[in-house]
Amino acid sequence: MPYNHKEIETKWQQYWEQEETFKTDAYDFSKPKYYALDMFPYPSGQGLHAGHPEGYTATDIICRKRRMQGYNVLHPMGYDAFGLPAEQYAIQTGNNPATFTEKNIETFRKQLKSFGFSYDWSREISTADPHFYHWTQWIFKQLFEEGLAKCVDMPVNWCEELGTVLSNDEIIDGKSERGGYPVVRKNMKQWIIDIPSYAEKLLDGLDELDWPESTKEMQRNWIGKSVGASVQFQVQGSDQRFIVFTTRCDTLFGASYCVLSPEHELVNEITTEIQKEAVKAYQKEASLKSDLERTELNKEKTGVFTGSYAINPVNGKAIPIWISDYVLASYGTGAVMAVPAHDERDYAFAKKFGLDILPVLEGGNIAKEAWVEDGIHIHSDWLNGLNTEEAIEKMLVWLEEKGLGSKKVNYRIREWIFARQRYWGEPIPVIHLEDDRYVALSDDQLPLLLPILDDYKPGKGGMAPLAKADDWVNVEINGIKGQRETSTMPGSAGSSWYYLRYIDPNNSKCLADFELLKHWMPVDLYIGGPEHAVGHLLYARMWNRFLYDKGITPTKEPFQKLVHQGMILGTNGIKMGKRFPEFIVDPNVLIEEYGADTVRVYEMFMGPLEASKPWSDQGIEGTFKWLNRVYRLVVESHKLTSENDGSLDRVYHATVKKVSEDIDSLSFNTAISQMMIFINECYKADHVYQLYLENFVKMFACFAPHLGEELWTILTGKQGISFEKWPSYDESKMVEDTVTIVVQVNGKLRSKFEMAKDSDQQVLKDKAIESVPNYTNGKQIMKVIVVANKLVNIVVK
Ligand code: ANZ
Repeated sequence: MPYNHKEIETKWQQYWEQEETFKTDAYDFSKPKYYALDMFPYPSGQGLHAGHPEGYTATDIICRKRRMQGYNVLHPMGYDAFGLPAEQYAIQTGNNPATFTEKNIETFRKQLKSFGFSYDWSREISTADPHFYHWTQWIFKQLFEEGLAKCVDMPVNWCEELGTVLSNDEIIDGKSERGGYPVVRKNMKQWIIDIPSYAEKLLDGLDELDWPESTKEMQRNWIGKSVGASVQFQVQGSDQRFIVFTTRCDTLFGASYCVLSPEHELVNEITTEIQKEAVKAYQKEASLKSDLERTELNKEKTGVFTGSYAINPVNGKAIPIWISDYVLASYGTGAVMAVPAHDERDYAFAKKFGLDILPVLEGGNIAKEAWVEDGIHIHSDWLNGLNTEEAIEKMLVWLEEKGLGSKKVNYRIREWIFARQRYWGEPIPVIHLEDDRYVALSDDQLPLLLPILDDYKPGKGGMAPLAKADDWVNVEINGIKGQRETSTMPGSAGSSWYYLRYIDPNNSKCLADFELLKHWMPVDLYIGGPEHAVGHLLYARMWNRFLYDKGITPTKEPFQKLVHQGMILGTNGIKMGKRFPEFIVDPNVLIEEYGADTVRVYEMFMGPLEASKPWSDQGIEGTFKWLNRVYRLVVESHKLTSENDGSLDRVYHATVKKVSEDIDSLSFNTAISQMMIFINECYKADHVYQLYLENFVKMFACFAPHLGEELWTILTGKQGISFEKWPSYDESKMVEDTVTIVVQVNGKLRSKFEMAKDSDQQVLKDKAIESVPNYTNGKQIMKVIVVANKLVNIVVK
């Protein structure tokens, strides 16, 4: 008969709830703190998926161990509740997204509780709760007042199907990440957050973090720091000038034409009459493409001549000015000097349109391809003979002297578009006055509540649903008429600071008490999927850094250690959908059949936390059997003894050591293997020392908390294992085989000790002499006789 997991799990879940076992006193500063955070779920209509319990079990195991080690642990949970799917659902079914979301949250809460995670449920937050978004709006207001959040006219990624603007990280191959709808470029008034002005700080902060190197690298690439120069070009026969950004100002003698992005402000002014029509047509075509499509290296180059020429500042040569979509309006200055001999894209373009290719570096075969490596400069007048580094230096000095250019640092990261023309998000707490000023609401007007509408559909051409709520939109301040901002914040707003709120979730005076933040920040361990490597993790770092600069948070970085859990694959090794596939059913069904403890242990046993792992039905069955084996050892054991016969010493100490270390390094699968070895040894032994089994159960309870509690009560008669002391181990007890060495002094038995079998003779002699100080003090040792693995006889005089 397998153990009754249903009864046991319900019983202990109720016990934890009644006893408020995992409620944290955040003001208890007497113990060291440990803050473990899970990426909170988006409460979709589908409930938890396979990836959730994996990461959540991992943090839970660490938290349970830390409590036993004497830490004050903060382990909260909440919901990232605003976002498009709830709204799409509301539109399709005529329901209210708030009610729908509330219902989903209930399902999630129930599922999470059924896993026995040791969350402090009194700290639960939802980003869609006005008590929470009050402070999201307040932070936005601070950004607005610092000039870091502003409303500007700019080209944006527009998705007609979703009726909203999307940020770059929400677009994959020119389509919306959610739904896969086409995305086009369009000019619109937009709220943006100036994340580029934080680029340097965001780069700097990465170095100190204990994060996967690949994630740091993705953030560095996304920020895309590039050191180069700005160079001024004059348009021939006019006083118009434009500036290019180049990382290779040393190649200026090889610049044989310039290219402006089709959107560049100068294009219309400098285009000659004959070229007008072709240029216009080309501009229209380019506006329909995404940046990604435009900059693809291998794509066929296209472009149009403007009819005008620029003067190359180093040699006074007139070179043609073209427009092409491979030059992006949003990067650098939206204009480049083209050096086809040494840049692949320029080379392809020059070949296609028959433009000059002038080599200025030694090396390569220019007839065949661009030479992009370093080289000695040629055909470059006063740069001849120099290498790239020297030539850049010299050119920069020359440009600065002539007032034609200077050193320039560029970042690839773009402004964070911070508005969606959708309903289900935080209202932006700003009023646009008749006199064209934007003003933020005063603090006592926050939170600005999201009004309830009859119709959540976006209007045509980007009109936000809130624009329909006339009474709400039209306001008057000191006699000046104005309109509320009708777009709402993006999904990533609330998740950019939620980790701060958990520390002080009910504070009504500020986002969180500074003293508390000082004690609890940064998050010690953050676990979540690798898909958030740039989006969420970059936005959260920026908000935290901004709040740090304002003196509102105490640490520069929010997440000290970050780990991504791997993907759980289908039984066939193929990536599962966002949801458990039919053949694995959902977590409810698994818990019903095997219990939460088995699901937890199995997900941790599948393989390294960060690896992708295929699901196996036999695997979970095997885990269930093992849990039953542990259970039987405790309940049916007639071999439990209160005296230690020593037979389990070695495996016991080795197990405590390995499990302790493996939990800290998140190697849960190998910790479980070691616990299995221990249980096997217990079955083989004639006697099992009760204390060893009790300490085993403490470790086991981190993985399988319900059964752990049950076994603890059976073994000790006590209730509640969560704050018992974590076991310690003794390295010396872990030596392979030990023998008892008898020590004689002048033939008389004087002491005994345990030693590893076949120990070194000298070590044995020394240890024997040390063990009998009373018989050797003040005497002269004449001789020491060793009988291997048995006896040491010390002859004294
Ligand atoms: C001349 C040159 C010669 C360049 C050469 C490269 C090699 P990163 O490193 O990514 O910053 N560039 C500048 N602005 C651009 C824009 N808006 N759209 C597309 N390309 C642009 O790249 C900087 C280089 O990319 C710049 O240096 C410029 O081409 C191009 F042998 O200038 B280079």
